[in-house]
Amino acid sequence: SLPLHRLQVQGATCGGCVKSIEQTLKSVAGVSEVSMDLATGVASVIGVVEPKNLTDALDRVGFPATLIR
Ligand code: 9UX
Repeated sequence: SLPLHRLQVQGATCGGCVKSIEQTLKSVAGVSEVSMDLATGVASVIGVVEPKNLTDALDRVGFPATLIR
């Protein structure tokens, strides 16, 4: 199975934010599946991807994020 990465995302306050974040993460090279939970701010990303590319992409759209276990 493909690697799972989890991110704690800051600043998502509505479903529109979640859609933006999911769309941004899906655009990163190597990502195959994304889902985010609005209540916790945790985004789960499946794919062969450099994790820094995920946080860099979210920084560019105004949602700072950190990798979590
Ligand atoms: Mo919702 Mo998020 O109106 O940037 S889309 S707060």
